Amino acid sequence: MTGKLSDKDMDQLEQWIGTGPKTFTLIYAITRDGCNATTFHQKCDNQGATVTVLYNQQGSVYGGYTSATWQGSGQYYNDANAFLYQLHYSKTPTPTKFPYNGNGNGIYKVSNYGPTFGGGHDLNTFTGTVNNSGGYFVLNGYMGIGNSYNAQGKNTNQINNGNMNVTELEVYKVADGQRKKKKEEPWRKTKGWNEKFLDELTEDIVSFKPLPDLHISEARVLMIGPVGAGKSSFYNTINSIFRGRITQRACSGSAEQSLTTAYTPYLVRVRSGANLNFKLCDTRGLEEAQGLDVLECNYLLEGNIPEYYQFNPASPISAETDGFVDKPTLEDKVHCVVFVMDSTTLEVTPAKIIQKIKSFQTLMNQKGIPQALLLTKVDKLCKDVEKSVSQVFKSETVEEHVEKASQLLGLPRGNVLPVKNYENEMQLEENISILALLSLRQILYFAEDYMENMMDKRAAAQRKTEKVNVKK
Ligand SMILES: Nc1nc2c(ncn2[C@@H]2O[C@H](COP(=O)(O)OP(=O)(O)OP(=O)(O)O)[C@@H](O)[C@H]2O)c(=O)[nH]1
Ligand SMILES: [Mg+2]
Repeated sequence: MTGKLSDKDMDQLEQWIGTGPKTFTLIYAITRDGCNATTFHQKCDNQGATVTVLYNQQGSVYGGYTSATWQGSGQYYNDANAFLYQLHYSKTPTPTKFPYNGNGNGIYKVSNYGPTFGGGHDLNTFTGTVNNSGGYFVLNGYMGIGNSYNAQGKNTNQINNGNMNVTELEVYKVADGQRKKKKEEPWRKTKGWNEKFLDELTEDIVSFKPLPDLHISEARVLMIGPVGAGKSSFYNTINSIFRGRITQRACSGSAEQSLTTAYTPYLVRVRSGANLNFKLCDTRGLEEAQGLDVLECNYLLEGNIPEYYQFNPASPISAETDGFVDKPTLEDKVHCVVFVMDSTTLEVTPAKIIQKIKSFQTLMNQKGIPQALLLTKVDKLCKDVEKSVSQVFKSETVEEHVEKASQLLGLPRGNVLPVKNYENEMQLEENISILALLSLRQILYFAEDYMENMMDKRAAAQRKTEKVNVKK
């Protein structure tokens, strides 16, 4: 368990201690271990230097540091390095060090006492046991700063808001060493999270066109994934961005069985009314016991399955099915497959579903069809991302999930695209749109690569026929 102390606060404490880089290991927390002097001594005695941190309901953070070890020996200890401090007052950073005056009463080592500093005492956190009063602790200690520590002109009220109620009290063991700093560099670089970049992505997607020589009006992108992964929501997200308002053309939600029951090719219309040159094809969600099988997947890839076909798990499609496209054209074929998976349930995806996806992948690999993996709901993975989607490529949790997903489906990491769909929003948000378009642009690039390969194959086949004709 990591504590509540922020990296910045650790930097500040490290600077006050003043003897080089320090690591902070949480050894006692009242919310986890209980607020009890015996437990405090069990956890913290003979651990060397420690810092005690109190957090109150008003958002003030304060406490004390000692380089001496805690014990229940029943004595004061003259620790020349000890100090009390304030980091925040009512949610505002107010870093202040209250130095020790060396009067011999630095810390008070008594078995029935929680962390206690100074004679008098400057800070007595608690004695005996304090119970949780529904979300916070009314500590039975007090603050009488000014005896052994210099209050720097502040009174108690200006440190602890005049009360000893805390939501948490933590003790960290402090040792020499370099802390693992939170990564500042993103693990995947983007141009920037601003309107200019959003415009650039929008333009790239609007100007996307299948290669003219192929005579195809739209690239066909097929979305496949477990029930509730966010396939329909992804289409809604993209459509919303181009319409300039939240749209819900594809029905989304949560149900035991797939909400989407038909093979639905969605076009994206811009405000002027023109269509963009790709189709996002929505399918029925994959289920363990039923749903798309390899044969049906093959029909989908080849373009045999008619648009708006109602999937019927009880009777899989065959060449006799109504509307079966016997002679699909290049336009009917799938040019890029997008697997859609929920990042929050990635690790518990049933083995049967993975097997199914893998068998589909074998088919796709044989046909050379490119595959991407959309990892949805990244907002639920990480608090920072939930606050702002622009943090997605800085989040270690998201990075780990991308790594796992790439291993699960044997796809390069670059083909795994994290997204947060519009689901609860009433209006568009720049960062959500940027992330979704970034993924879509990549998907369209994959489709373009496939079309270029198709052109080359065609040209090679044509040269072969010409040679045969010349021989004749
Ligand atoms: N928080 C969050 N919720 C999401 C996201 N994407 C989808 N959802 C929610 O997940 C649920 C399922 O989404 P759908 O788009 O219906 O999923 P689907 O893959 O089309 O599911 P089926 O059609 O039933 O197979 C909905 O309640 C969405 O609101 C996301 O990125 N973040
Ligand atoms: Mg759906």
